[in-house]
Amino acid sequence: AGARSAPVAVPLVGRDDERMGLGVEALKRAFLDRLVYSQARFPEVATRRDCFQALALAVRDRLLQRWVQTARTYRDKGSRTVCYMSAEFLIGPQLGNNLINLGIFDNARQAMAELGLDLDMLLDQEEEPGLGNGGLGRLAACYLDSLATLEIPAIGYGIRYEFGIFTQAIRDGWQAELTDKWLRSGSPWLIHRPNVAFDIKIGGHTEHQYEASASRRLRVQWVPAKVVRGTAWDMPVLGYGVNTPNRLRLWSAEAPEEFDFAAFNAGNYYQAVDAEVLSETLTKVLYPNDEMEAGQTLRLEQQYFFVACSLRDMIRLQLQREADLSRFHEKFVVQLNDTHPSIAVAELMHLLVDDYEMLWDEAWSITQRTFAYTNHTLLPEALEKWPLRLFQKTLPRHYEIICEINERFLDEVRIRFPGDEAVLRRMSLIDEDGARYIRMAHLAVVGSFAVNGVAALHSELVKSDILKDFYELWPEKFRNKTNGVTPRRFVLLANPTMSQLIDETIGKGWVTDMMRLRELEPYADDPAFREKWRGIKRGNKEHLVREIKRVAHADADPASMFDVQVKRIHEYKRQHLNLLHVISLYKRLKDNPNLVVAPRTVIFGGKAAPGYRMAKLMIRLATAVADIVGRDPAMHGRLQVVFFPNYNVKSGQSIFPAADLSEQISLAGKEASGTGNMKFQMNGALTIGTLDGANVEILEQVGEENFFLFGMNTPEVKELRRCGYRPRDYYEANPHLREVIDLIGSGFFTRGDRDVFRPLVDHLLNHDEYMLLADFQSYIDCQEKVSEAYIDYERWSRMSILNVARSGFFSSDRAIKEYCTDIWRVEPVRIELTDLSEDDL
Ligand code: 475
Repeated sequence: AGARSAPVAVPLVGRDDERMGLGVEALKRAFLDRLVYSQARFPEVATRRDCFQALALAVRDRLLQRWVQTARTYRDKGSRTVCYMSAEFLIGPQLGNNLINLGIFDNARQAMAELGLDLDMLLDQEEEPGLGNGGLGRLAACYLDSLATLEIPAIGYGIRYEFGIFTQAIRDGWQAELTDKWLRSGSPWLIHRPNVAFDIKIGGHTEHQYEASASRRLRVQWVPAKVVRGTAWDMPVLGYGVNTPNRLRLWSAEAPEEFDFAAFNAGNYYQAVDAEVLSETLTKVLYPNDEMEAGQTLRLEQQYFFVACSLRDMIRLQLQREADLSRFHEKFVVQLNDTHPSIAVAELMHLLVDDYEMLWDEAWSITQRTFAYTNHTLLPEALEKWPLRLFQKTLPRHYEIICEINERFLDEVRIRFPGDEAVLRRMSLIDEDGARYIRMAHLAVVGSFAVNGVAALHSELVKSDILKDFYELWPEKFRNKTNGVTPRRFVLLANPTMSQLIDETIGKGWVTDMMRLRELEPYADDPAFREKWRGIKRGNKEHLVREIKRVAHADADPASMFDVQVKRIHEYKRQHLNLLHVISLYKRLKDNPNLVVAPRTVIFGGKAAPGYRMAKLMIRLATAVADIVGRDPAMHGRLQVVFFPNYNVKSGQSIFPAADLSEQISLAGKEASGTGNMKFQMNGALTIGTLDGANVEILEQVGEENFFLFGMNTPEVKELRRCGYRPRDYYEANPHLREVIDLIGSGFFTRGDRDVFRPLVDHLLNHDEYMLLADFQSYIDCQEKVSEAYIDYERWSRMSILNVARSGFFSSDRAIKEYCTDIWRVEPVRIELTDLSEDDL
């Protein structure tokens, strides 16, 4: 190489597209190259799948070019790094999002068109990586997008499940689960790093020995029952309009190929193969239980495995930069996404004390300054606890470490609350009442410097209810970080027509500065703007109508109000309360054909945990009601019900922009935050909701005149429970409610079969844990107000515009900025992109 010209830093904004490989011509060339050199196809015989792969790989090349720069910059600067540890990252399809964040969506569309290909068709080919259950996993993905967009050095650490969340099919009205083989034809976004590998011990026993030296230090040896090798798979996560792709590092399990391992199996080839197969099962499948703990050994092994790999990876990076680990907590901060990775607290102690021979107190000080913990749930049954024997068998050394942490911790509690035996029992890391358990939330709190809830109300309830004792001991640890969602995927990509109107009206800056949407407020009073706004919503509804036809084989009327509830199916979320309203409306329309109400299409979507019988019955009720209402000619143009199968990130992108009404109707005090509520608001849906989770803050932002509020608040719920809630009293006192419930019990929706819904009806009348009957009338009355408002379409449009204008607070950029200043104490690091054409690479 001759004289090298100085590298030219070219920010993504204001660049020369063709020279940067981002122009139409460059993209066409890159696509054709990838078709030939990666897919070994010529255009005439290429399948849709080949074309998708070729475009994805061409885009990936552009990400990797930036990635190399980013990695180099972070290394050179020794930047403090956020490690977001999560058992789930529900990232959704990547191609569209990457095109948006690279700023080349339109160029790519044109490039493909010039090659005779439709970009939407190509986008549709992508298999969604379903590496999460719902809200918690999707939040992690939104946060990666914002971290990169805000140029914060960050790594997401998780698990490369071979099977993601199951694909939901509806068979005879019931949910059926199909395996999700998302890696069937490989993922163009994952890069295998077989050389980034760690051997992780599991099971076995420990051996304690005093050193022969003068200090006679106690040494603990962990002799495992098996060893599993984890290798890294990386996915680049590019920020919007910047050169920062951060790293999502997912661990996959395989058998270690150590010679001694082979020797161990010498002469028994089949046993060796068995070991190989067993190792791989570790990361085979995502547990599909949202908000419920299954308590299976394999799940604990998954959690330990990915945490152990991740911490070893961080330590490796730290030892590349510094001589020892004494400043580990200054270079890394680890956010624990719920308790699923909280075994990291014990694992870091194990590594520092046993492997790096640090003294307990120093190791504990580093550990406590490394971790921060986010709680995502108020449901007692979702709080993770591991049966002590199972835990001890799987992680014998960590059991000892947790006992030691607990003893020292309880000494502190004793000093603070002298003589209070009850508080010791309540706060202990080990639940000793009856069957003994390890309480993972307590481990997380004790091992972290910060603990946060995910909405204002939830964070208060964390302090007053589930972690009350800990709040009294350490009030300074507790924070609120109200959730947010990324406007890149859920507005710009999902709703291009609305985005374009906003661009034309207030300029483009809103995408990274969502508070600027406030500038839309004056346009809420502009009839011409409202008219355009309605036209856009109509277009989005027509698009969803086509999707509904395709996947649910139903015809929906785009003139009707699209009343939508999409989220995991759970009793506390009360999809069956929504159905009680549908049946109520059905009954009233039957009794009075002249009733003036807005025509509605009520759309449900969501998966039930495979072992959650009541949730599956709720799906059956939705499909049964959909069926009967759909067959009734009297309902034509008035009421329709659709169950949209296999709700996931991709279908969400068609659903949110088409919604008129967003159903957020959980029992107050049960939904930690909700994030779907925010995605609906950003797309111009109005909310009908209770004072629960982030609904409280949505109401605060939009004003009560732009929100449909109903139901009890949290103190009222507590009071009713305290007084002894008797659902049957509501049933007996309210004739209309009685009619509705009796209709379900009568077999009307199941061809006369009275048995199908009996468990559901019995449960409502005798237990009704989530108090549907107490909130029923308030909900029905509120839905009437919704109907009146919808008919006044000028008023509705005004409210819709104001909802979008006031949605800026719910951008994940705001949430991440709060985490950065208040918890992580990290700063942005600008990545300058070296222009490769000027370089002699
Ligand atoms: C809350 N999932 C939402 C969202 O903060 C909130 C639990 C156990 C095992 C696997 N998955 C889970 C959750 O707990 C979960 O998704 N929680 C949700 O987190 C983000 O907005 O209110 O229910």
